[in-house]
Amino acid sequence: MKINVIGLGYIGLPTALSMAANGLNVIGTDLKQDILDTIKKGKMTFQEKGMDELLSKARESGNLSLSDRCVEADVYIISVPTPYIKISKKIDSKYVEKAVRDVLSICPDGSVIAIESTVSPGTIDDVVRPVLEENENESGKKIHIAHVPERIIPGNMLYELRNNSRTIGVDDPSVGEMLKEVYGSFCMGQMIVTDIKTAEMTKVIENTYRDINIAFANELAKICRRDNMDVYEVIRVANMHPRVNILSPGPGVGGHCISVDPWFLVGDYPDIVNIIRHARLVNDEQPRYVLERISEIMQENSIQKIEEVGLYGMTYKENVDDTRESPTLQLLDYMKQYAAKGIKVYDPYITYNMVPDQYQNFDSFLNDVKMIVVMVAHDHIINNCASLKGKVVFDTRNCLHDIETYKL
Ligand code: SAJ
Repeated sequence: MKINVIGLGYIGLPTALSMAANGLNVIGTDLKQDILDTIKKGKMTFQEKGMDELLSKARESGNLSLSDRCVEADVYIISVPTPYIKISKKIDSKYVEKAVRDVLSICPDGSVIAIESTVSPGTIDDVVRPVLEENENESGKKIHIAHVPERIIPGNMLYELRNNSRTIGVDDPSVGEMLKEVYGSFCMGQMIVTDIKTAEMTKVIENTYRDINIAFANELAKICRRDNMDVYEVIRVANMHPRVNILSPGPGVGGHCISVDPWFLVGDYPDIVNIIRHARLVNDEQPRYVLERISEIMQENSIQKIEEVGLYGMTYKENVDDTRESPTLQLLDYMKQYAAKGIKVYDPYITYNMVPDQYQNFDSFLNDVKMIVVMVAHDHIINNCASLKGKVVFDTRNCLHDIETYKL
C-alpha cells in the first residue's frame, strides 16, 4: 500500500516516518523545499525526543521518499496547519482545502483522503465535501474522505503516536477498517471508528476541556493569592478526591492546539458559548497577571528597573523548541504595547535571536539580572537550580523546590 503524507510538520513528519519505519511505502510531501532538503540530509526540522533515531530508521528502511507535490497513492494523509481567523475566531481552512484540491488532481479512483489536521465541527461537510463532489462530477472518480485527528503531545510525541488511542471518522465502515490497518502499522492504541462530525467535534473538545481546566487552575491561583493560600497544596489535596483532576496554574497557555481550538467553537457558536469563551480569556489574561506579580515582587525586593529582571524560557512548554503562542512571547507583546522594554530573556532551546535583549549564554544572563522569572520548566533550569541562589526567583511553573521562590 502506498501512502502520501501531505504536510511534513510537527504531526505529518513523525507520522510519515513511523509508517515508513514500520514497512509502509511512504511519500512525504511538503511545499517548503528547505524542509525536504533538511530531511534528505538526514537532519530533523525540529527537536523532539527519539526523532533523530526514527528518521534514520525510516531512511534506512528504503520505504521513504520525498516530493514537493502530491503523488499517486492509495491513502493520503493531510496534516497541514489550520489557523483561526483572529477577528471572527472561525477556522481558516484554506490550507486543508488546497491540499484536498492538490490530491484530487492526481489521486486514483477509490483512494482515501484522511485529514489529520484539527478542524472545527462541520468543516468537512462545509468545505471538503463540496470540493469532492465537484471533482466527482467532473472526473467520475469516487474518493473516500476520513478524519483521523492527531492527538500527540509535543515532548512525548513518539510514545503517544505509538500508544494513544485514535479516532477514525468515516462515512463507510469498510474505509474505517482499512485505515485501522494503515494506522495499526505503528499504533498499538485502540482505534475507534465513528462518523466524521463526531471525530471533528471530539478533537476540538479534548483541547477545549484542557483549556477550561487550566483556566480554572489559573483562577484558583488568583483566589489563593488574595487570601494567602498555597494553590499548589490546595490542588494537590483536592486531586486526592477520586473524581477530581485539576490541572496546574501557569503563566498562560501556548502552543498551537489548546490556545487555538476552543476559538473554533467560539467562532461557530458565539451565542451559546460562555464557559469556553471565558476560559480562553482567562488563559489569555494570564501573562498580564504574571507581569503584575513581577511588578509586586520587584517592589517587595526594591528592584527598580525592569532591566534587572530576566525571563527564563521562551517556548510554550518545557523541553521543546516550539515558541508558538508562548506565554513569554505574549507577555513581551503586552509589554511592547506599553513601550516597556529592557526585560532580559533566555531559553536554552532557542539558539537564534528572536526578541530584543535575548541572551545566548546562561551565565551571562544570570550575571546581568537580579530577579529571574521562570516561565518554562525546562529540565535545564531544574538541573541548574543551584545557580539561582542569591537571586530573587519567581517560579510561575512551581518547578523549583530546592530554593526559595515566589509563586503565582
Ligand atoms: N499548561 C498549563 N497547565 C497545565 C498543563 C498545560 O498551564 O496543567 C500549559 C502549557 O504550559 C502550555 C499549554 O498549556 O503552554 C498547552 O500545553 P499542553 O502540554 O497541555 O498541550 P499541547 O498543546 O502541547 O498538546 C495538546 C494535547 N491535548 C490534550 O492534552 C487534550 C495533545 O494531546 C494534542 O495532540 C495537541 O494539543 C493538539 O495538537 O491538539
